[in-house]
Amino acid sequence: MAKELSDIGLIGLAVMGQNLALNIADHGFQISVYNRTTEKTDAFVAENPSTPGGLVGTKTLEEFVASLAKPRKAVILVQAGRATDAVIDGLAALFEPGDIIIDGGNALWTDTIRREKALKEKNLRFIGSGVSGGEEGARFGPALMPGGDKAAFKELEPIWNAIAAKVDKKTGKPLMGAAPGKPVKGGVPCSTYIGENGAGHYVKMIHNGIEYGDMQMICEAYDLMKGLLGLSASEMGEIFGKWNKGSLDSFLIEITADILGQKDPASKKAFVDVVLDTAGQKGTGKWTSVNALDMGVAAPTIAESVFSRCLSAIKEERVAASKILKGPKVKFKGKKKALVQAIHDALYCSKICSYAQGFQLMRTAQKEYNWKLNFGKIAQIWRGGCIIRAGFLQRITEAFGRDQKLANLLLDPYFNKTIQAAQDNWRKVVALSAIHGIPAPTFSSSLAYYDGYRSARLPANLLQAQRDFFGAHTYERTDQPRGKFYHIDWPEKKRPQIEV
Ligand code: 2AM
Repeated sequence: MAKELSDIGLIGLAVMGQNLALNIADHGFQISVYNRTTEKTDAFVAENPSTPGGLVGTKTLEEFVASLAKPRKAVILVQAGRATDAVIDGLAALFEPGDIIIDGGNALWTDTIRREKALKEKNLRFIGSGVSGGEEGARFGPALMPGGDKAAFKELEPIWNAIAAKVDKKTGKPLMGAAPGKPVKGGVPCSTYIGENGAGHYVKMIHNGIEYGDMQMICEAYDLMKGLLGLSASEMGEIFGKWNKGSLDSFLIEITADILGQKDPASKKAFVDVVLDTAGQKGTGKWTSVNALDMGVAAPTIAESVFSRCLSAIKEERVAASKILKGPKVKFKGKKKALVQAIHDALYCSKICSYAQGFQLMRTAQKEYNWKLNFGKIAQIWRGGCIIRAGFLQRITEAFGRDQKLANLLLDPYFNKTIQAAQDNWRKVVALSAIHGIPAPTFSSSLAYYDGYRSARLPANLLQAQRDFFGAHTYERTDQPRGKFYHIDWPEKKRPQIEV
């Protein structure tokens, strides 16, 4: 029996919206749905006649709003940017004080801050929630990163906890339902209140930046195995399959093994070999990198993974350049097994650096925006549902459990020990990539980050001297307390001589 009013509503019935709506309905909540193009709503409701909670199709925004129980809760899943603003404006005109708007799209966190503030002035409550895990995640259990009005989230929490992916309380391993769409019994939901205003979308952006890094690192491992050892796609698929059973165990390694084992139905060649080497991007990796530059936080691994996609995109230019610019002509003569292990270790160490950078960004942002982020909990909700889910994240939760104020993941005893044991191999791989002319930007920039971070002294003494020379920017002295600034009079003859 349908209830008179729905528990929640959802606007935007593209794939993510449809899947999230079905996930909500699977968990027994009645959900009203609305889409700008009514045919999509009608088709969606007709295709899904019997869900445990029930779908209520609505043809106008007025009908949608009237169908919701108070305080009304409406999830928006439309394109980030102008479309989101348009839908929010439409809802705000019809909603009453205390009603709740939830943006589940990939909004820029500063937009979420702006929207929350504007809606608060109208006594409407706003939640910006990161939803990670792609279409599968939305349908069967995403990782959810809600931020915004805390009291409003309390109203939403039962639904968010129900639909989120679940992990085992002790091991942190993702839990599966008896069948797709069958709710998981027990487990910790991969959803937690992240913080005020834009905190949820900020953390989702960092998740995506880290995802960019993970994907690029895997590609470098693949490229090095291919370039140095000449392994076939299926041989590499087996190696990734083995890696997935060890410390690198993760969704992205698992799908890489599957992809490398896949044949192209048309040509019967290895599928990966018929895919053009140009990668697209939607912007969250770029946002992460721009934010790193804005805040003055080093996140070179994440930025390199964005630049790698940029370089990949100029295919024709690269093909032309490949005929002109020559690299080294050397052949790798070492042992296969040892090199595969070294590449594994390089990948693991680089991954630690990349996550260290992501957490550094969140640490700085929380000061800037006055959030109180729980890093251990954030790592835990990334254990299930989302694209970067990995056994590794449990190590991060444990690290922040040991020390909530950990300045950098690299300083945690587990990660420190791991890098100590693996760094010789990491260095070997970065050196081999340089000698053989195979680009490994995330492996090598992670190593430079590690070596830079662990350096008590960097060559910035010379840099600051240069700044003092040409711009009188002053310098601090090694033999004086910090915060005292000096300048010396540089010889006139080295200054630019302007003839009048
Ligand atoms: P549509 O089916 O009518 O195009 C992803 O594009 C989703 O966002 C779709 O459900 C799409 O609706 C919706 N969408 C895009 N722009 C919109 C807008 N300005 N107002 C409302 N919905 C919009």
